[in-house]
Amino acid sequence: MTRIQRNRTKRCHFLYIFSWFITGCSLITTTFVFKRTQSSICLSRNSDNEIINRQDEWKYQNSITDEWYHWKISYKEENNHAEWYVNWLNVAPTSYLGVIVYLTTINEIDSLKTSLTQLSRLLSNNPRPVVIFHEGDFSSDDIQKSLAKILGDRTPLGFEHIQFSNNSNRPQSVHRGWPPKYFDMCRFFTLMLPNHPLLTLFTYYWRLDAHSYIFGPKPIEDPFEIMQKRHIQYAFIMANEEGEHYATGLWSLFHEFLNDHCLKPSKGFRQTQTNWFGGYSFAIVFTNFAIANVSLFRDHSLIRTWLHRVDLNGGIYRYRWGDAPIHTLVLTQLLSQDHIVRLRYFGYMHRREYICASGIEEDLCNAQVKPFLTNPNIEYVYYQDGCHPSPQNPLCHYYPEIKL
Ligand SMILES: Nc1nc2c(ncn2[C@@H]2O[C@H](COP(=O)(O)OP(=O)(O)OP(=O)(O)O)[C@@H](O)[C@H]2O)c(=O)[nH]1
Ligand SMILES: *[C@@H]1O[C@H](CO)[C@@H](O)[C@H](O)[C@H]1NC(C)=O
Ligand SMILES: *[C@@H]1O[C@H](CO)[C@@H](O)[C@H](O)[C@H]1NC(C)=O
Ligand SMILES: [Mg+2]
Repeated sequence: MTRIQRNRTKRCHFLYIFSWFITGCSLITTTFVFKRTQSSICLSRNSDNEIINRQDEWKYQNSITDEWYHWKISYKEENNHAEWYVNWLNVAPTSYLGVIVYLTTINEIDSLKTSLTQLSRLLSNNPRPVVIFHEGDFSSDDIQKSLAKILGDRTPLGFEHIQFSNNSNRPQSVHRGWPPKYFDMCRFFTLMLPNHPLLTLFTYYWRLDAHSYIFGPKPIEDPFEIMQKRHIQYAFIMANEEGEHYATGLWSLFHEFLNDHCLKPSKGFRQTQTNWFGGYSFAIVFTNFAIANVSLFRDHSLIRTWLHRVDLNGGIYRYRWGDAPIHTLVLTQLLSQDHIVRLRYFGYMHRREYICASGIEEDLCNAQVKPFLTNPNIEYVYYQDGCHPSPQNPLCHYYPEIKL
């Protein structure tokens, strides 16, 4: 009797465990299938359908014919191959690998002269064409010739006259005290510049501000060639932190963009744009110095979709979203770690902030930068490692660095 009972108990145990096993297996399978279906439900929107072939209010003028054109910011390939002729001063470019671009006003002509002087010194081994975008205040021959002279015979110099629109139905800014054209400047660097026809002539563009100086004791290696050789898509020098009040709504817009395209936050994005609590780190590339593959912001379909989405949102005007956070979010998300670099092999100064080449002691650095610390009323700031508020800025050391 007892024996039989024991057998029965054994069988019961076995059935008991077996049924749990089956339940467990089916639970796992269901979850798996559910997850699979869920991810296949996420149908990515076709990026290009979102972009309307927009004719913008903004205009540009051709420097040879004086003819004005409406800016085209559509994706249609044919726009990218339109011929564009430039009235080059000094000499025509012999290479179209890269162009150095400024947007500025005549108020900044003194710093612009210093900036050009530094280019002519440091790029003397390999002069590159320079183009100044302006709103008409650099049209006079005298001004153009004086700047051409600073760069010297071997450096091509062009001027591109542009016009922002006076569109009165653009969003009102929530920030008082900013000149309305500051927002136009942000829009220019966010999406208009790469869609200007001059840029179709070149592979890379290098943006500088009128108050951006590169410096160091001797001529430097050509950054465009470095980028080409190493297949780099984007290069920067300094990292900074955006003010929270200048990014209102940008973080959530970016997450909507990710969801709509079935994208998960990438490693680069998680490591540099996300803080410990999963929120926005506000870390930005300091875009007053940036070298980029021209095509990136014009032809890469997801990047283009993001930029158009930002533009249609109106946040550039409403909240003063800058090109820095707008570009940083999408670059860290979509480019791999080895396609972005930080250039550390020469000194750079932007307005009050400066950094020297890697490995230069602070004393020597101060000696190198001294000629540019000309305003006794300004408190100049040495950015240790080029990063603000500290080298702990998550963008500071994430990307490979090109050192002395
Ligand atoms: N044509 C034109 N250029 C402008 C205007 N506003 C700014 N710029 C230029 O655009 C570049 C960037 O502007 P900045 O005022 O330096 O903007 P920022 O670098 O974000 O601000 P800072 O940190 O103060 O330098 C500079 O070369 C300016 O000369 C404008 O209204 N018209
Ligand atoms: C904006 O207004 C100025 C001055 O009123 C005018 O000269 C310019 O042509 C206008 N720009 C556009 C794009 O309509
Ligand atoms: C520039 O970017 C485009 C778009 O992402 C890419 O197709 C092209 O190969 C890049 N060019 C260079 C020189 O890296
Ligand atoms: Mg600036």
